[in-house]
Amino acid sequence: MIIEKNHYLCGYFDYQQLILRKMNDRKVMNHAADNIRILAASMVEKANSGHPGGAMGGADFINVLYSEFLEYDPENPSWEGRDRFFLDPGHMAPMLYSELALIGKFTIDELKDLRQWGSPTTGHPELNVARGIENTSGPLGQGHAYAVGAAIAAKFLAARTGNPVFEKETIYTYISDGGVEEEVSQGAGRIAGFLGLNNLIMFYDSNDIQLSTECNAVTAENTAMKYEAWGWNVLEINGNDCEQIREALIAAKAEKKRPTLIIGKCIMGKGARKEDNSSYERNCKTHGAPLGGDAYKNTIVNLGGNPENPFIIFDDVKELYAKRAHELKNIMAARYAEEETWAKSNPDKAAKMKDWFAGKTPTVDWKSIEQKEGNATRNASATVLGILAEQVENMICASADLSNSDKTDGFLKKTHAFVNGDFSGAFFQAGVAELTMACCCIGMALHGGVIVACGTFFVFSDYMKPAVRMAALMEVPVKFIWTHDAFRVGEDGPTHEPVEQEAQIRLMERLKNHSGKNSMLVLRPADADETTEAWKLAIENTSSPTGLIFSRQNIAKLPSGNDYSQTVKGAYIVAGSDEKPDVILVASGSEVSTLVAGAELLRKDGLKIRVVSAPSEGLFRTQSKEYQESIIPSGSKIFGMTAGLPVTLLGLVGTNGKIFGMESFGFSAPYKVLDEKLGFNGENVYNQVKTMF
Ligand SMILES: Cc1ncc(C[n+]2csc(CCOP(=O)(O)OP(=O)(O)O)c2C)c(N)n1
Ligand SMILES: [Mg+2]
Repeated sequence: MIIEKNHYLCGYFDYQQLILRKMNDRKVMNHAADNIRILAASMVEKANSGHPGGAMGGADFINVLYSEFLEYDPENPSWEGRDRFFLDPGHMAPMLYSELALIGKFTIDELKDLRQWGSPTTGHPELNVARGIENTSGPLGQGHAYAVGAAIAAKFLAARTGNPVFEKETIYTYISDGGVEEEVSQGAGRIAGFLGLNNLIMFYDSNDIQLSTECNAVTAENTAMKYEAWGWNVLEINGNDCEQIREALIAAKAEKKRPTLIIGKCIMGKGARKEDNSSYERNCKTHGAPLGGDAYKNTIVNLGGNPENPFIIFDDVKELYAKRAHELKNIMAARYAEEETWAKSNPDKAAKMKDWFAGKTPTVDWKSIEQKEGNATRNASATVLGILAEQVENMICASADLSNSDKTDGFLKKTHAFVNGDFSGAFFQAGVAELTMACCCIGMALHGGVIVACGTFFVFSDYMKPAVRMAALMEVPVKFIWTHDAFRVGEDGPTHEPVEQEAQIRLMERLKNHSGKNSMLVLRPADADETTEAWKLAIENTSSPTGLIFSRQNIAKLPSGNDYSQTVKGAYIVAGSDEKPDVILVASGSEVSTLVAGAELLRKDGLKIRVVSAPSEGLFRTQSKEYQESIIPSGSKIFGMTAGLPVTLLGLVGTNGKIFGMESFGFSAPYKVLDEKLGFNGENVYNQVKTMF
């Protein structure tokens, strides 16, 4: 439906002011959008690489958003109550950078340096709040799902703190055909509609063109009806008409119950011309290549620029943005005053909120946590989560419809789930949507002020991996809880039994982030008490995502006297180990207790045995060489056991040692039968190790 003129006026006093304010005239707005188009096309031309077409089509929307709507403090970019803009199609980076140049976050020289070594104008935008970039984007679909998460975080913080800034905050996001087609949009759309996220406004750059074809070659869906069915407020406009964009944004801001989707019919490559000066609009070729030579020159002339000197900001556009900067000063003065009033009457909450946004490690009474001996580590995790729910006020926990199985219900039992209109709880029921859940949790973390964890079965980490990778790249400290860690899922069979997953996810421990640190921390604790330590490390890890891998089945406690505080080293010697060992046995998770059982048998043959628990090889490799040598000296005889692929332990055992692991998919049978059939018992440890002598 096309929105009816002025219908948004009724009763929305906040926006009356906005409406009554003299709007910028169409001429300057179009000039500013053309300015963005010129800059975007020129950046790509100069880099000889990039995506001009989409950026040129979306220029009108981004210009209206930044020159009239987005509320933020240019002097204080990380102000917690700012409106946020999440870009989904990262390939439209030139559009975002050009806009950010108009508001002074990038220089013209930096625009000229698109995609070059060391330049902040990277090929796809990378998280940089100081520069106005709220998310790294590139993998289509994820960006708008982060926005859904951020909108949830804003609702949660509004409910938890009562700070009025969170009530007023708007999360804007920009999606393109590719993002709408990506499956994650199903989950993000369902959740935003279901939870009634009226603080979320999504602009859909519907230009009917994608990378290799027109959209009608792959879809005939009625996108408006789809989002309406999910409970969204859907508006359809001409996405290149500044007045229609403005009206739609005003209507969207006034919406009290639903998220809004603004379907903007945009012209791909708006204003682009070919070498012969005929139209180059609506052409797939402009998606991902410079316009090139005379086509580029004709385009710049057509848009009112000078091909010899295209990297300029027009005077009237400078004025437009100077006016906006002035408006923002007034807007921010009012917002700060409001926040100040709240802070004065809520000093405790205000102090807490500062800590939350600073990412301060919360105080948890870890010593008070008592674990039941021999418990499954997923149950031990539930015990910790119960404490966290009580002691960490800004924590949100999620599950993809498995809370009673992945034991995030330990958290849920102490709170309640978010529902439409009520965000006083702290649990996010994501439904069966692992990638969506992961993206939403990342979005919450990007919003800031919250600590986020989410759970599902380890085998389904495969559905989340693209988001885990982005969390690692962005250094976002989401805690991923993965239970049912091995074939001991048993009767559910090979579809549910992880084998290669641990090796896969541990690759992220080897991959360094741009701060030079491990991009992820992965912990698979050996028993209930080690689980407490693993959770402590996860909560204290505020600079990268953490994966916590837990067992479904009960695990025998490690020998008495075990010093669990050594978990922090990533690998350590389990109590009861012998001095000057003949062989070192290494494992993580429940296989450690299997090694302990095997060690008993080996000792009867007079062998001296050391058992090493290695919950995180990545963490172990960050310890001093001396420490590493003291635990697993090079040249020693080493045996590893893993319920994953043997390669999982290769880094610790080395090629001269021996690894017993799973060589195939699992099987369907009770787990104790599988343990026997597959050789995961003390006797087999004994047999395997004996062959090494
Ligand atoms: C998950 C993912 N798959 C594939 C790509 C490669 N890719 C980049 S843009 C694009 C489609 C572009 O279509 P659209 O989103 O409509 O952007 P437009 O062409 O309109 O600029 C594809 C397939 C990607 N970036 N992410
Ligand atoms: Mg498109």
